[in-house]
Amino acid sequence: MTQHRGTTDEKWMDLALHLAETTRGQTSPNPMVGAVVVKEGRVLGSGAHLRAGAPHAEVYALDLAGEEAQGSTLYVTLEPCNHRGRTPPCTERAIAAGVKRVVIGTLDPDERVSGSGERRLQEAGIEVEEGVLRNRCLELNEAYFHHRRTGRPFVILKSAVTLDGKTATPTGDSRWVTGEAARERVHQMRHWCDAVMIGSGTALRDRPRLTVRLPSGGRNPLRVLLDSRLRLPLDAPLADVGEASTWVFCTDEADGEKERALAAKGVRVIRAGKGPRVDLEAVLNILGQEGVLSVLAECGGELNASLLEEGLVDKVVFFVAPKLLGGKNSPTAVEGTGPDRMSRAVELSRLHVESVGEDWCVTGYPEKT
Ligand code: AOF
Ligand code: ZN
Repeated sequence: MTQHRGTTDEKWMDLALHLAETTRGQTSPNPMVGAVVVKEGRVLGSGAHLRAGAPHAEVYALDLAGEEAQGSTLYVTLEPCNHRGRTPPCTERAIAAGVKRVVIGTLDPDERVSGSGERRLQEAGIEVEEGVLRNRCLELNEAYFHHRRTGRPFVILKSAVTLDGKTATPTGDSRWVTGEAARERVHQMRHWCDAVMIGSGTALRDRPRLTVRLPSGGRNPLRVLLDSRLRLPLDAPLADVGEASTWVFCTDEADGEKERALAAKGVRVIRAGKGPRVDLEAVLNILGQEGVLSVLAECGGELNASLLEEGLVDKVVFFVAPKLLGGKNSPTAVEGTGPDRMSRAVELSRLHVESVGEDWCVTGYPEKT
């Protein structure tokens, strides 16, 4: 039985995507990339980009294929680079190996690449096909693409709520809204993201560590605290940078003495905002300049409302527990004043709902107006 070429291409691209996916959380500020070398239906090599500074995915796949790469098809989730960065260009490597055809998931928006990799391959007489499983390739690196496009990190607003939308009791007890599986997923998300962000209210009330505690281990993200007046106590877990770095954003009005005390403990204090509150957009611009691709916002309702109102949320991940809490003074996930009309609600698209232990995980993308 002959198989349609498109279907075969999708099959190998799917494998390349899976390889890339296994590196989530370890390649930043580089994208996750997977590559597979195939000839006459046989896999000759495969690989993924493991960390910034390490060889690119194509190099591992082509190394494994060796001489056999001559006349093969190279599947790669992202356009091969055509520049000499920390590693030599992948285009030249594919040309030298005698690859006959290159199937690309999506183009690389990095200004050093952006179509030049595809052109270089074509000039060398290689048949190039672009856009196989494009949407999955875009979603895989949604943070990387967003950062390259806007200069700001991709902001994921995460919350854990009861079915009636509460995040804690009126006395502030929030341990725990969701079950163990959902909480473990949050730790997984911290490992995936470059930074985790909270406000001073949460820092003072919960005294969180914001580290990754997974049975299998994981990488601690940068801890970002929005603390206009530098209220963070010097003995707070976030002020202890032994396990992970902490950057505190405050306004121009914050106390210089406190800034020096925090700095002496290794906390980086950054002033962003002239008024009474930290300028959220300025914070994200600074993080973007520092190479932070993704931020997991684990904030309280007020900060969540501000982030949403300012259109700074790129993705929403809500864990919903099958519990009813009640209480008009129980805090909710999004506070602020809210809009006057239902028609002004933030609508989510590309909704995804899945069970995580006894809870649900609801994911969506806010439609930006
Ligand atoms: C590829 N294959 O596996 C990856 C690519 O500092 P460098 O040399 O690692 O270059 C990083 C840039 O290379 C990164 O911004 C992105 O444009 C591209 N990443 N390209 O052909 C890969 N990881
Ligand atoms: Zn490359």
